[in-house]
Amino acid sequence: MHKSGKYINLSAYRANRPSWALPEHDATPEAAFLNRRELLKGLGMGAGLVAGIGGTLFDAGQAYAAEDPSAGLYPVKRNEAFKLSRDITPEKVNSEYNNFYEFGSHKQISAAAQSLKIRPWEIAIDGLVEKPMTIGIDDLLAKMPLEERLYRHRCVEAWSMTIPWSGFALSELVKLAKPTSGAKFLRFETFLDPDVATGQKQTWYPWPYVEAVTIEEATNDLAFMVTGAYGKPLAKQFGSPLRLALPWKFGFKSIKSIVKISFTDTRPKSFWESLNAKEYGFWANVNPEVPHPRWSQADERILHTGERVPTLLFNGYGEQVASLYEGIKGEQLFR
Ligand SMILES: Nc1nc2c(c(=O)[nH]1)N[C@H]1C(S)=C(S)[C@@H](COP(=O)(O)O)O[C@H]1N2
Ligand SMILES: [Mo]
Repeated sequence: MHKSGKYINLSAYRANRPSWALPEHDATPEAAFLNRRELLKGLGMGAGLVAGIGGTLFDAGQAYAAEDPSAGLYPVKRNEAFKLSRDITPEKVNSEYNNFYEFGSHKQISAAAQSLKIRPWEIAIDGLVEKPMTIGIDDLLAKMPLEERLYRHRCVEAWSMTIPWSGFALSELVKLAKPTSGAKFLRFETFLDPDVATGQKQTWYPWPYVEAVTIEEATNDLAFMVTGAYGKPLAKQFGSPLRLALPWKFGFKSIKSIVKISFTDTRPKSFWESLNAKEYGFWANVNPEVPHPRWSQADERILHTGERVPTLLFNGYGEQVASLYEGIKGEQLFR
């Protein structure tokens, strides 16, 4: 076959350019995704079973169970203040379509992510706080008021999902940390372990993954620390045992598998901002009218139906968060 404009040799292209340089329709050809599901069906494996490392099989949706001591905490009570006007993305679809570059710069990382060891798991809370601490995830879970919230998630690549997250308000963690008056930002850091997360051997990425928000954003009601999904502990591919969910921002702000939260007076630079500040800024609030430099953000593909729907300002959460940005001038708030 010819290399037409459309069917460029994608693997060669990829080898030279990390996939963040590609819009979603190039980075993750839908046809390949669907064909793979058909293939699994043909093999009699069912959609949830994928081949793991060493050829073992596991069910992506059940992957938490074996070693996660927090299983008894779930399901937690749903907070009805957080509702959706869309169907929840089926767990199996969600569990097999993830962005987690530590395990590969494509969507089918769920098998590879099972090599992440999630106990013991310690989280350092440091910087401008009254008493810096290191706390184990199970001690943190015991201190926090867990609840379930139905959230939208809008990836910068123009696909979206909806998910029942379990966890606690980030504001509760801020209370626990007791920041001093100089603290203006929270900086989050993902684990660093290239032997386990082989994506971290790709040295052109500025590992570890880092994200940041302002204190005002962190204490907004919507900012949520996620510890579970679908009424169970968080499966590893979702960023177990602790990830962030900021549903009014593009998905890359919702950092996974957090090991450190630092309070600081200077604005941290995120992973994506370090790679390409023009395309992935600090604020990254969803806005259908502000295109990504290389593609439109006007609409989005719903993950499980393939339907395209208009994207909403602040991903539909403007009522809760628009006031956070009213006084900010001269900044790119929507990229
Ligand atoms: N550490 C880390 N966190 C991350 C990412 C990542 O690659 N590494 N990808 C981000 C992006 S781009 C998105 S869209 C979401 C995807 O979350 P999901 O796989 O649970 O849908 O995680 C975000 N958090
Ligand atoms: Mo994303």
